[in-house]
Amino acid sequence: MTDQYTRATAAADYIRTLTPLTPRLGIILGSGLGNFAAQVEDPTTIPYADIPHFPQSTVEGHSGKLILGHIAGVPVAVMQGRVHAYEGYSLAEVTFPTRVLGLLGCKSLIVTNAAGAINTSYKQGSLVAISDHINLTGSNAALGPNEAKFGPRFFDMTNAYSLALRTLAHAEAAKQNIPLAEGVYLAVLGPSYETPAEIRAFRILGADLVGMSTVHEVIVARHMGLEVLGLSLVTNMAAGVLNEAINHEEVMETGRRVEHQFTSLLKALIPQIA
Ligand code: CYT
Repeated sequence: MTDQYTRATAAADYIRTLTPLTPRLGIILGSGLGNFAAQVEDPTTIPYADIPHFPQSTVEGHSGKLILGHIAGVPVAVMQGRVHAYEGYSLAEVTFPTRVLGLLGCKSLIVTNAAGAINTSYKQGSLVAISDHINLTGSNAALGPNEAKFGPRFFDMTNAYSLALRTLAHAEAAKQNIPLAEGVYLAVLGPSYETPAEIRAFRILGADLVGMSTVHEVIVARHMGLEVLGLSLVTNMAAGVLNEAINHEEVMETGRRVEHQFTSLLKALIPQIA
């Protein structure tokens, strides 16, 4: 197997045959948030299946398309759907699209996800700016021989979720009267939702949110030096917080409910970030 850089370059080269656009901002849409892709003007839509080496999601609600175009005048590349490690993909596969976004020219990345709330002050439908993460997935996307063309062997994660971008997000949310909380995202492997005992443990560790994505993408984005804004949509209270079971349909339904706020916040932020 060739190295990731060669493979990602092949994917980026293929994408460039379909559009001359150089995206400055990458956006990864999480569960239930995929409709945001409709905001892209004059879109070039590329099914993941057409892009060399691109992994394809097996989960319902994660349809896989890369959409290039403009939002509020900014050239963007939007990933509608992502793959997760719990589907059986390696972390190299999970993070491959993020690396392609970097090679295409993105300088910043907005990662979004659906998450469970560990912090009991959050509610179903809350939007949260991710301030930091705890990677409890047991692995790291930068594992293996370092590919120096992406970045250095050891790299800093101190300001992984850019304070400057979070500050912009809070200011814009306040301006639009959209409640935006801030919190630490803890990632597990999944696909089982967490147990109530795990959630109690994670709360002691300092986590506010739990989910099964994002951290790997953020690690490779930081490896490449991209600025990151992470936004979580609270789709459910985490296990044991309420006396009820968690289901995937609820996760998707909550996305549809807050879609309007999410779209309006993101759209206004894009020209400020890029
Ligand atoms: N919810 C979610 N855990 C949850 O409770 N969306 C991911 C992981």
